[in-house]
Amino acid sequence: MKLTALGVAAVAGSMILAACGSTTQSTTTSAARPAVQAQAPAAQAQAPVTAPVTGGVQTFNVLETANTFQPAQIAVQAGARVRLVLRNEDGEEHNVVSTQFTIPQNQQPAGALGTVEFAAPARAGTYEIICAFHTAQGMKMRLVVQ
Ligand SMILES: [Cu+2]
Repeated sequence: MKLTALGVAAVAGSMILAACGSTTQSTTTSAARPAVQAQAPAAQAQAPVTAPVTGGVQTFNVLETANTFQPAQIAVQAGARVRLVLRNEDGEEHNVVSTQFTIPQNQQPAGALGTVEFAAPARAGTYEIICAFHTAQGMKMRLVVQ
């Protein structure tokens, strides 16, 4: 009788230990995964898109879609010649202007592909490019001058 009771207690004890061990492991694993997944998209959204200097020009393909610019953030070298190839996917006209530096007059009618070239500001910093028609809708792009 005593031996049997001890045996049961020993088995029960090892089951509790095993249960504790597996619970700890699965909790650690499931907690780590969402943290990694949450960080990846945020890092991608914040990184400005860059482009190589080809023939003295940095060229960016930009979509004008649903009153947004995509990418919404580009990085260029100070004073660089910058070319934007703008594809308007919307049913209304867009353009790119800045109140902080000079961009030649341009417009992209609905569904059109247009190109505009300008000199990036000589001073490093963050500048704003906007669509004059959709300022109220927040249609803007960040120009990071490095
Ligand atoms: Cu617009």
